[in-house]
Amino acid sequence: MKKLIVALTLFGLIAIVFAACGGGADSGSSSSASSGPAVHMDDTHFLPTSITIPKGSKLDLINDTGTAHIIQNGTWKDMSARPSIEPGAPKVDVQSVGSGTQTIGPFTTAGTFQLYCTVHPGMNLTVIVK
Ligand SMILES: [Cu+2]
Repeated sequence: MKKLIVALTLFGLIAIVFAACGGGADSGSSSSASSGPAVHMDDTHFLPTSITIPKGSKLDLINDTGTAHIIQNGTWKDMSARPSIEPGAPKVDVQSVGSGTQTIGPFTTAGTFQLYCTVHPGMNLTVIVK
């Protein structure tokens, strides 16, 4: 009988230790999801139009006005859409409908990458990864 009590007590302690570890891991991951580099979008512009981010990071696109945007790899040149994707660029195809934040990346290669909104002529974003 005594052995059984000892065994149950040990089992209880182990369960508590595992539960504590699990809780710690959860709180760590949720706090890391909230911050990072960000670009805003109004009706027809990225703000700022160019951003430098550290290699390996993601980028938040924040739709401030709720205007629908479709963000892809490429650029507007002379008011013509020029789809293109640079070597090492993450493929981006984001439909931003309504206010809110969408995250692109990670950008794992150093370089200069062009993104644009296919809906709004001239709406270009340059992402410089260092
Ligand atoms: Cu747009």
